[in-house]
Amino acid sequence: MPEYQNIFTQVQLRGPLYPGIPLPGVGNRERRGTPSFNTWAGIIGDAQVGPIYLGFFGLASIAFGFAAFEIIGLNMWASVGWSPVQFVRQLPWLALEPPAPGAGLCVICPLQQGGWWQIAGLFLTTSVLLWWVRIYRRAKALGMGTHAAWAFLSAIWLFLVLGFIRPLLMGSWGEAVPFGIFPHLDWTAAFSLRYGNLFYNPFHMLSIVFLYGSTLLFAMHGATILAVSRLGGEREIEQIVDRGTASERAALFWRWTMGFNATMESVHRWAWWFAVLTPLVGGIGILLTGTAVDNWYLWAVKHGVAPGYPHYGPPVVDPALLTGGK
Ligand code: 07D
Repeated sequence: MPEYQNIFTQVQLRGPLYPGIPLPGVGNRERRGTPSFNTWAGIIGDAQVGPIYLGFFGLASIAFGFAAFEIIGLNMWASVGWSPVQFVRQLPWLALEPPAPGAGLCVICPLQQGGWWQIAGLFLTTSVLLWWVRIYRRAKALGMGTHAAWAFLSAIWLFLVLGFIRPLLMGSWGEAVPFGIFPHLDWTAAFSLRYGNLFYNPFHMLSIVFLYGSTLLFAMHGATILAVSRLGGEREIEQIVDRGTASERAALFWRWTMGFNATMESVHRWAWWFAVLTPLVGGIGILLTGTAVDNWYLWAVKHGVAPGYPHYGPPVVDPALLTGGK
């Protein structure tokens, strides 16, 4: 056992290979693959790889995810006349678009006019939801809390708002996000411009606070644990109940530098909430856009968040209002 561990002197454990604790109702049937050690895996995490649990929900999720991926990829390939060269060259710009704005909420749109997008979206959503069930059930089977599942649900909420709930409320699938690398980025920029700059949306502001806050908390926590790892700091849970030098010093470090410290336990609540609140408030912000608020800049001026530009000409009218929102 080395005397000192930090980011540069990483330790790889090589204990006996371990198939996992025996659990009632979880036979070895579902645990696939003979475990082995891998040095590269050990550099970023646990050196033991496998066994993996293959249950019904996991397999079904992968199958639906793969089908969605295939539908998206084949549609993109078809869009360049099935040329393999052009497919690779143009891949970042290729898209599978939702139905056009005029198509409204067609239940089953023609395949070439958004139908494939609907099928891919349905399959991807099914895959994501099945993966959620897998996470929830694996946590239960291991006698754990279901914290990871609820945090994932927060991300799924934003995913569903963007691709399903908001388009439904707006009465058009055309409001949804296209599949594609640059196309979805273009959609994001266009969405922001269309609704008067998303920076003025207070829920986008909040979402950024939690997103940046998550990175700050993670940096603080990760750095603190590494800094006390030579005192056993990474054995966090033991340190909560059996306070030793590592926990003591980590707490004192922050109390000295900023007068307050999270505990070994509470810092994980901070991290969980910040991560969860990022997409949760983000989803609220997107849901309000176009449904309750048509122009976030004008909304901000109205509520004293942003100053209005001085009037040099006739009063500014939201161009979207002139075309009836189309
Ligand atoms: C996207 C949803 C959950 C995902 C799931 C995964 C798979 C993969 C793979 C088939 C992440 C499902 C998918 C399993 C399948 C295969 C291969 C979670 C997601 C379940 N913004 N902005 C945010 C910043 C601007 C805009 C959030 C910063 C501009 C829009 C976040 C800046 C414009 C939306 C954030 C900035 C604009 C957002 C996302 C700076 C134009 C959203 C939080 C510094 C570019 C989203 C309220 C998140 C949102 C969102 C950050 C600028 C537009 C905080 C830092 C002004 C339209 N922006 N943004 O967790 O919630 O995403 O907004 O400029 O919809 Mg923004």
